Amino acid sequence: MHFFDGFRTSHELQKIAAVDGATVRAMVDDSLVAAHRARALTPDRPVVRGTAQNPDVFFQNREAVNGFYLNTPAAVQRAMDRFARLTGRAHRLFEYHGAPDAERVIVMMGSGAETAQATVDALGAAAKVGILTVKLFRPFSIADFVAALPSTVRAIAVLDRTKEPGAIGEPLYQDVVTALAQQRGGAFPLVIGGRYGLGSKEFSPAMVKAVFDELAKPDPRREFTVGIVDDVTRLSLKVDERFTVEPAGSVRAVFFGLGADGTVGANKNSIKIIGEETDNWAQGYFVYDSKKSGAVTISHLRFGPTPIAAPYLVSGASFVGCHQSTFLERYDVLECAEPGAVFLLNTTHGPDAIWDELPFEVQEQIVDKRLRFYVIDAYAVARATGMGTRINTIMQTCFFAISGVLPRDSAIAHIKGTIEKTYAKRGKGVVRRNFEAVDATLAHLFEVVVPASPTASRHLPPIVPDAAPDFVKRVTALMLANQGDRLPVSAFPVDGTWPTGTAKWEKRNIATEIPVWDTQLCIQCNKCALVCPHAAIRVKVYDSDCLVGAPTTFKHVPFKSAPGSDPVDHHGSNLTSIYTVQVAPEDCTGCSLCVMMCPAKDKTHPEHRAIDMLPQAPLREAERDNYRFFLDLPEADRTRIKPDVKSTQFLEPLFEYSGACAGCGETPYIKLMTQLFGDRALIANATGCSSIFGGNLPTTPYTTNRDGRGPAWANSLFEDNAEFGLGLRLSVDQHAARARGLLEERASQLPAGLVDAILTADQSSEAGIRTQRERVAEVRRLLRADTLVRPCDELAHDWLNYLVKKSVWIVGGDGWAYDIGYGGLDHVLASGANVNILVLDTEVYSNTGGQQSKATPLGATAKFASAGKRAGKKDLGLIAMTYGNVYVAQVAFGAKDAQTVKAFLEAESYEGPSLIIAYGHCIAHGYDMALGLEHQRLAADSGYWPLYRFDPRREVSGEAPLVVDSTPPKRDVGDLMAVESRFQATDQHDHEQYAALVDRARHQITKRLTLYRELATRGH
Ligand SMILES: Cc1ncc(C[n+]2csc(CCOP(=O)(O)OP(=O)(O)O)c2C)c(N)n1
Ligand code: SF4
Ligand code: SF4
Repeated sequence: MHFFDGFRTSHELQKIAAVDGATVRAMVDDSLVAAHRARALTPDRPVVRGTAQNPDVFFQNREAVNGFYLNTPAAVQRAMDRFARLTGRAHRLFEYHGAPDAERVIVMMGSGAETAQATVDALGAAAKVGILTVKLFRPFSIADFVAALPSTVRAIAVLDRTKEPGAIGEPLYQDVVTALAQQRGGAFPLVIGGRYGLGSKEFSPAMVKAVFDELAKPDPRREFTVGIVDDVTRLSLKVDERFTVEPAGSVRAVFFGLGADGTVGANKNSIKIIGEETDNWAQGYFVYDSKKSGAVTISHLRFGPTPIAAPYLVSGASFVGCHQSTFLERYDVLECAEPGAVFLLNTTHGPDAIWDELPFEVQEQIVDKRLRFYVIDAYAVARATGMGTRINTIMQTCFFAISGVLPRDSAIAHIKGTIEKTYAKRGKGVVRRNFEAVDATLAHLFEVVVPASPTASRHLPPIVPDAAPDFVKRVTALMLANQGDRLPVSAFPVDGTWPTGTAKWEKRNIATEIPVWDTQLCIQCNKCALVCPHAAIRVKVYDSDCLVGAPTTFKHVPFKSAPGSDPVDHHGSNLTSIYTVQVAPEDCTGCSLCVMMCPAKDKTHPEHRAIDMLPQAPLREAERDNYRFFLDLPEADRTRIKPDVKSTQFLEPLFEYSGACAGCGETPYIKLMTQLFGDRALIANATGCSSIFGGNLPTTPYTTNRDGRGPAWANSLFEDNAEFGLGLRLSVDQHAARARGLLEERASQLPAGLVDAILTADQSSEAGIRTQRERVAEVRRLLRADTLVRPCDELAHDWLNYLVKKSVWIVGGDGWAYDIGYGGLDHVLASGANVNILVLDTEVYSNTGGQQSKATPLGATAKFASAGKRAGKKDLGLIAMTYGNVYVAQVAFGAKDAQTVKAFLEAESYEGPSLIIAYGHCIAHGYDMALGLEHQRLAADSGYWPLYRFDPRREVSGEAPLVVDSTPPKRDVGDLMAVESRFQATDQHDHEQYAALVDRARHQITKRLTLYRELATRGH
């Protein structure tokens, strides 16, 4: 195991020859275990550990342990020898493999050595090459290392899977050079060092061959990289991608699936079937993109009669399965297919129609590679057999039926066996439907007659439109097309900064249904826009003359507004205000939260609302044009927006189309924050879902307004985010102070009153901020016009921006705020600094699969709380209130959106620390995400999630700082627990315990609400 191996090693599935328990037991020396235990810390034999040591003794004490390090290599070799006697599997501290008279040798460790070994074998003895694998890195045994090297070696390449910038070589390289210098004497071989595989980058036999080729040159590079194209420092080796060592007779398959469509699960299943039920060896590796909705998964499977030592992706696939036909337009699906391979496509088009539907480039590959092409309409089979949209077993059956990896009947019997095992718990009906799907599959699987040449006139569309910025076309587009590996070093920013506003160029088209607006039924409440997690439904009010040139299908109605509340300024013209609700058809995820929120129902057909979900495909093109037109309409005048739900939704969101799960409960808060303050916001984001949907490449959802302003965002660490955000605040304050100083220095050169106005500006409103921006622009203009300004004063122009108020946000999940980052969060609250902390509370560590945090409620099952959590949720808000000078609010936008908006505005306006704890419904809660808002309501109505605002400013006027915004419980918390599977799992585990936990939860709620009420009446 190599400590830099990482993801590939921990996530690869392999058939292994397991060591039995008795052998493992025989390897353990009981006397050593007893000796270890005897050294335990116990009051029966008390000792002190961890003493503070002073300069007189520390050094000697460190040297006292040397003997252990000296003895370790021999001890490890003895253990390896014992293991060899017990199992017949021999290991050495340094294992050499290859020609005994090798002249060129690679030294490396970890899984990459398997790849090198297979390459050495393929190159053959005549090549005089070998690989020396380091099995014990520390303590490094020089003698064993030198002894393992063939004496004929002339040139050595040491490969390190790490980068130590500034060092004269990577760690293993340095060890090898030192070891040779110390032991070899005489003819010292040439030693070069290279980096490979950083961040799970592929390491293939072709790359190993490139290293050997470099060693064969008369003057090889001392330092190199392999696996990338470095066109900057030109360290990279040229790799011949065609070189392969895949053994003949093995099956190599690649499957493209949609995240959560069951493709990966079915493939794991196939590996199990083949690995366990046949003599074949099997390997699987799964590549995921990090979108949480609409993600693509690529499964790489190998099966064969010999053990598979190939820890790299399949490139010459004998089988390619594409489970979503839209992938053909986004990815080069057939690039990995070898000539003569089988290609299976899930498509609604039959064998006679499909050819004409394919773009030219796909047809060309099918023809050129002489692929055998099969189609199935898996969704039709799934529907007909009652499987809904689950196509995984259907596609798996196709794979077995046409790949020939197992006899067809035997494969089907095995698939059915697995179905029985997997689904028996869910009832006979589920098993029967799966069986029916398997049986129906073969009748719907067709081979396509492939013409002799491509016939299509339609070509693949560009990944991003021509209108996209240069960087997006050059860099982002390749990453979107799964071709990021091809990007050369020169394509990348050197300082870690990436442009914002790139998500808008990635039209994912993942919704099968999108909302459609009924202009007549709509009451113009704008609630749909508020709740949309993806900023994919928007509202605008604009002058009637803007409608010139509108597409014919563009919908609009006169704006209904109370007198004086129209956000459009007509300046005395006779124009009217027009209102539109518009969906972004290609960015919508189809979550239907907007529809669920819509209060305007048709009285005669209550199932019909002012927005309904309808199939996307027929609407896509028209709505795409409509959305484009909509985006070009003027944005609302920020200074005229009132602080209520309806008005704030006319503000442009500067967080759009994130890859969060469809219907995510975290993103609407972030979107709202960017609508209100995004053009002057700095965001420190803890690691978690919000950093993944917020800052995960290839595209980023934070964006800019027409002036080029928008949130500046950075992620430091999971554990230091609050401190990181405090740092942002301090630096903004420093800059602002410096700017004020510069301005005062220049006061005599500037118009009287302007400096004063800037320094004393009231920026508590949008109007105030706009005026300040105008003043700053004026100063800048005057300074620029001043010919006496020294060039270095140009800097002043940037400093001046800090005279406009900035809004610092510290954002993260409950795992960060309640647990890992809590110390820092507490420190920042206590600092009194003017920061806004937004805790997106999903009550678990959502991003890593739902581990419990201290925010997990009593009775909920989560990872590490598998029988239901026994401790209550920590009351973070109450803790923060005890400081007295912290603004604290607990909100749930689905329960009371007006309170949420109010809390954001109050928190931001408070000149001190603010903490907003925001309820986020999440896939981890185990219910249909379309019902997220209903669950939020239930949480507030049952007292489970009380809504409140604690504003220290109220104390000044003699009021209690705490206001409880939710009504006394109207529902029982048991009702909530009964409809969320996180609680139901606890019930299933132990009904009696669960009932007791529900009682405790009721009791805790009563206690908490009583305390809040008291605080709200009596004051702090
Ligand atoms: C110190 C550290 N520990 C663990 C992780 C792995 N990690 C990344 S995100 C995450 C969970 C975040 O959970 P939470 O803060 O609740 O945010 P959510 O994903 O729910 O929005 C963990 C454990 C890490 N990045 N750093
Ligand atoms: S369906 Fe979901 S993603 Fe689409 S517009 Fe409505 S809320 Fe937004
Ligand atoms: S918070 Fe939950 S719903 Fe939102 S992106 Fe994370 S896992 Fe998905």
